Amino acid sequence: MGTCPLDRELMLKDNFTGLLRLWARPEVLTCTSWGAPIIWDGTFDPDVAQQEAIQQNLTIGLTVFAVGRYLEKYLARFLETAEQHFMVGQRVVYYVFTERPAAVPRLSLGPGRQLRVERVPRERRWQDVSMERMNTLHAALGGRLGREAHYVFCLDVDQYFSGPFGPEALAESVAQLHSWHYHWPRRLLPYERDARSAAALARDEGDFYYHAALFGGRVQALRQLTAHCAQAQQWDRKRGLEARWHDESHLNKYFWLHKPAKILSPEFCWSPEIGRRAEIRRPRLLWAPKDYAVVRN
Ligand code: 2GW
Ligand code: MN
Repeated sequence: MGTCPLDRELMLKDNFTGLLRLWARPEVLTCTSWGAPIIWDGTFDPDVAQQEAIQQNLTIGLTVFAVGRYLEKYLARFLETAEQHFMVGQRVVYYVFTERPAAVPRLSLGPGRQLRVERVPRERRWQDVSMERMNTLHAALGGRLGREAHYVFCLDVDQYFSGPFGPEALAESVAQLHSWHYHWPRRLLPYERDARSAAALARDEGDFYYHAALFGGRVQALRQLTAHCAQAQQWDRKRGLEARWHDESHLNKYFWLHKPAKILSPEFCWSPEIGRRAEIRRPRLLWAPKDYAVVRN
């Protein structure tokens, strides 16, 4: 159910929050055509979100993969900044997936926060490291993670928190606007276009281009999402295909078919290389610099 003023039912029931959202950020899109909020800085009250979450006594999962050189390069900063900014005041369980559990940095965690390390095999190709995440997440959501968390966020490790990232981001399913593509016309978005691929979107399909570096939602919704993506990747592989942006292409297809309940503005996962943009007020998560020569071989 949408919570925007475009949603007729809610317009009667709760038009105040909806209109507030429009007034707060008139220069950006704050509601999708299907009535899902796109949250931008200023369109939500973090204290209200915090109180609501505390009343529900939630546990929020945060998953991250750190395989090969990505562990030394990115994991410590990712976790340290998550301690400062991610769901502070809530119960949090981190799941770190790696092939070298012993190398995971030891962190002293805040109250109510736990870290679990799970071993995964090291894939030979980096594309497989990225795509295998869907299978591993699906299994984890069906196991301990799924039993102990109500909501889960699945993140890339090559980024770090730079501002408060709290329960305002929670919803049944959550997608992230890609910071490089949020203002591009639909026909130029880098979806998979090969009609033979399970990830294919036609020229007149696609709502937004979502970034696979961050997605989330309730456990059951994510079970469905990860099952779809893992299955679609397997179908492609069997036919000798690999989607243009790997798991991200399949995620975009999934969210075209199953609309996200909430969308995060690019402020929630921003690329500092883009430079200053008037509408980006307070980035919450920043892409870490990539040194392709070092990490991609
Ligand atoms: C990935 C690419 C090249 C070399 C290494 C790796 C790699 C990735 C690795 O050696 N070890 C590892 O743990 N990873 C994990 O996969 C890690 O969590 C990383 O954040 C994630 C995705 O790889 P990444 O961050 O290099 O990909 P990006 O930043 O280009 O991401 C987008 O596109 C990807 C598919 O090509 C994914 O969909 C990703 O979610 C997107 O953000
Ligand atoms: Mn990344």
